[in-house]
Amino acid sequence: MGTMAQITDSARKLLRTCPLCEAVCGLEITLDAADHVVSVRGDKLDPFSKGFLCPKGASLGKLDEDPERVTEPMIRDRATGAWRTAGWDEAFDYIAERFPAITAEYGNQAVGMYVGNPNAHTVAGALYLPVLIRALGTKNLFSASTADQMPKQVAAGLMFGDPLTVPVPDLDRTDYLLMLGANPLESNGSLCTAPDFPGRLAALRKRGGRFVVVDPRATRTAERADEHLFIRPGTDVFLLFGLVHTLFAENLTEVRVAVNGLDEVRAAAAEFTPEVVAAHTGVPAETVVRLARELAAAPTAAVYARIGTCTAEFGTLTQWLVDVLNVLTGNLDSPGGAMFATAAATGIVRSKPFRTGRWRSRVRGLGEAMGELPVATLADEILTPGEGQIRAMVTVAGNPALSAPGAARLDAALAGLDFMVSVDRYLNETTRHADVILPPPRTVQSPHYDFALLQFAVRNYARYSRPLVPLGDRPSEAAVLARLGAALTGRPHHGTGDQDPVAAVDELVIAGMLHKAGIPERRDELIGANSTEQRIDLMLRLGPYGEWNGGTLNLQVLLDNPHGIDLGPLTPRLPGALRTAS
Ligand SMILES: Nc1nc2c(c(=O)[nH]1)N[C@H]1C(S)=C(S)[C@@H](COP(=O)(O)OP(=O)(O)OC[C@H]3O[C@@H](n4cnc5c(=O)[nH]c(N)nc54)[C@H](O)[C@@H]3O)O[C@H]1N2
Ligand SMILES: Nc1nc2c(c(=O)[nH]1)N[C@H]1C(S)=C(S)[C@@H](COP(=O)(O)OP(=O)(O)OC[C@H]3O[C@@H](n4cnc5c(=O)[nH]c(N)nc54)[C@H](O)[C@@H]3O)O[C@H]1N2
Ligand code: SF4
Ligand SMILES: [Mo]
Repeated sequence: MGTMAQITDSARKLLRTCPLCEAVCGLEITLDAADHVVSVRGDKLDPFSKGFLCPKGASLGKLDEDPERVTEPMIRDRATGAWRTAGWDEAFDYIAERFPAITAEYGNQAVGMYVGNPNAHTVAGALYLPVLIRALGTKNLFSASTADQMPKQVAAGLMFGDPLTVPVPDLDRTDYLLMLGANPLESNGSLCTAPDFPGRLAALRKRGGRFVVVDPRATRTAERADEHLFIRPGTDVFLLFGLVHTLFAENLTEVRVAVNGLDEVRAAAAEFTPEVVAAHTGVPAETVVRLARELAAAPTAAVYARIGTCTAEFGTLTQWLVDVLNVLTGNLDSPGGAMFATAAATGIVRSKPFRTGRWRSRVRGLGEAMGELPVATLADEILTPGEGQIRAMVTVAGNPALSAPGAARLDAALAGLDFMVSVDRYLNETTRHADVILPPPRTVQSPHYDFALLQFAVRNYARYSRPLVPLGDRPSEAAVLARLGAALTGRPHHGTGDQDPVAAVDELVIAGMLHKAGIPERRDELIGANSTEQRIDLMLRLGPYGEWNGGTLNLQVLLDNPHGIDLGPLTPRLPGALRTAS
């Protein structure tokens, strides 16, 4: 046939960050002449991931062109339930004819929005979704966060003033790691961006460090640890309070950062003696005491807890106690301890200290956090009649009919909506209830920059990947979100010619950022192939390493270094990073 020869002749190797988990591995992707992914390898020259690749990343090509993906807009006939494909203009027209009528009649609160996990991994999710959310103006916003890490963000928000100021274990330098409720051998790590997490754990032990896992199950991660402590599910809060108690009782505290409230913490921990803790957790009292002594004695130590301790009763208190321990042992913001990354791209710098409960859910009165209500109550808001009842939904990259607590009830609730739009690449448990599905393009047609995850990296690092394959005549996910925002709110949504909806969004944001930085005249200096890249350029220039901030970084530097650039080990950031009222 000769196709093999053709493939080899015209095959090209391109570089891109893997979007499939939080580890941000660099990939070397081989594409054939027809732009199909032929192979995926770890990028050995990526200074952070150094060639690491997991089976999920290796399958990116298969996923990218999975024949079951939705590749064109789809519209569902409400009478028959039958799906048909539609053109882009037709799909947006269909939305614009029906959706604004619902908000006109019932108000903005009649719209519910659910945004899922992949938004943390796409440029569209980071830069264009917030604009869509603001355009809808509903307080009924839900996401995967409240089924995952929100307790950590609330604890960080209350402790440090900003819910994105989350410390991560300084994995490569610590002498002692206490890990609770995480299984990075399977998950590849979460709220701790560390490509080749398994290798970094092995290196910790090799350099003489100690690694202790607390988990009710015997996991692959626990197998690799020096010690595995079984714990009764949901009782980590007692164990951590017991450690705090012991540190105070044995005079082992060594606080090296400026903090308020130490006496209150000591008082709160008073009743959690090792014996009380043992009765609740199943961890023997002498083990609790020994752990506290080990943590205090280690030259450096980090306590790290993840989803098994978040999705639990007292999850927020537990997450707070994790960093209380890092403070009490002198390890917060200190090399080898729990540190804050310095991400290269500056986003919104919060000016006001973090608060929760600025509004409450209509049915159960549950408090807002980071502008979101708990997804556990989404079904209540759809099913309970009354003023403010959700009648229409927009989902972007989420599958709550499967992922949310009480998913079966939510599944049934979604079936009763007046209208639903989903931006998603699959017809699945959730999107089957939509009236319109708008698919993003292929992964290799999308740019990549990790705005969210690099804030939680164990080393400072930046990498930008341009789309590997041109879009052709289909819209980028950014364009889908920008046009959707217009169609949902009854604005012009065709976006042809100089009405490019993405550029319109970007110009507003860029102007705002330049104005805030006091340099409105520098718009023309931004580089990039389009307004999205110019926006990234601006975020880099204004960021902590940025050319307009005393440094050298801009988009060109990242384009010139497609394997990514190492920005060094984590450095102390307190008290500068604090946004607390005091
Ligand atoms: N039982 C149980 N429930 C859980 C968990 C659990 O372990 N067990 N884990 C919880 C956790 S940690 C999380 S984060 C949540 C996740 O909850 P969700 O985010 O709701 O669920 P996912 O399955 O990640 O949904 C991802 C959706 O995005 C679509 N998608 C993939 N890539 C893209 C893209 O580039 N663009 C767009 N527009 N769509 C895309 C997929 O087709 C899919 O529909 O689930 C939570 N729920
Ligand atoms: N292959 C693959 N990788 C993924 C994902 C995926 O769907 N597939 N999802 C990604 C996402 S969205 C996330 S958030 C991360 C999550 O990544 P991790 O936070 O590492 O979570 P898990 O791997 O679910 O491990 C959680 C551990 O907590 C334990 N656990 C349960 N209850 C308790 C408890 O009460 N106390 C303690 N101490 N432990 C408990 C469980 O036994 C489990 O071993 O994984 C990411 N990586
Ligand atoms: S560990 Fe995560 S980022 Fe790395 S290759 Fe696997 S899925 Fe991709
Ligand atoms: Mo998650």
